[in-house]
Amino acid sequence: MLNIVLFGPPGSGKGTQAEKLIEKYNLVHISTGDLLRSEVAAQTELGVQAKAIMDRGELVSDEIVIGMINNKLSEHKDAPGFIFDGFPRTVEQARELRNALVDNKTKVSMVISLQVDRDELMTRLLKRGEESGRSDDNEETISNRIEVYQRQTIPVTYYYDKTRIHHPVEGIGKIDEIFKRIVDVVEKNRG
Ligand code: B4P
Repeated sequence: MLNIVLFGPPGSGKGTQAEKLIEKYNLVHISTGDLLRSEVAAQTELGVQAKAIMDRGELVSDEIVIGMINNKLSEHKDAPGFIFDGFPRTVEQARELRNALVDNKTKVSMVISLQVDRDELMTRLLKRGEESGRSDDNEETISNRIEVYQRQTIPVTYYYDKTRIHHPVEGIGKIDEIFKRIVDVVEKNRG
């Protein structure tokens, strides 16, 4: 199986590149952000709780997010592989992902980590906020999301550094150029 973790700060292009990767490699896309936004849109109890957290730019609890991942994995038992987009975001989520994949006799093949500086993240997300009206794409929330990323999500890279499957990729440039960089990494490392 080809299981790719697409990693990076908010606005680094994870969702954008994931769409292209699923098309090329026929993988199942699991975006915890999208799963949470569909709960919000459906106004479920979970969605109501999640919206308040997302609007502050904080992380939804590990327990909720891991539950959503396990549901998705069991819905797609015959998938050729998965793209995890925006997950794991904490070391606990990374550990739980490992356990869930071991239970399915597989593992994370590679972690592709998009490198984008803070100014560019701000510019992209403010632009998206204007165009899409996403309620977490405003200056205050974006700043907090970046801070939360530094504090809670960067430690995930140290977790994966130990396993030598972590590959930083320059995330600034044209979308197709970045996609080519990612595909080069996938092809070199898919084994
Ligand atoms: P996400 O939905 O994951 O949001 P994101 O980090 O902003 O990334 P996204 O994929 O949407 O944006 P992209 O970089 O593609 O999370 C939202 C919230 O949900 C979190 O803050 C948290 O509260 C919660 N959550 C999600 N997962 C969680 C988890 N595992 N645990 C706990 N809580 C969780 O793109 C951004 C913009 O840049 C787009 O407009 C795009 O068009 C543009 N762009 C992309 N590539 C570009 C390029 N090369 N050049 C210029 N612009 C580009």
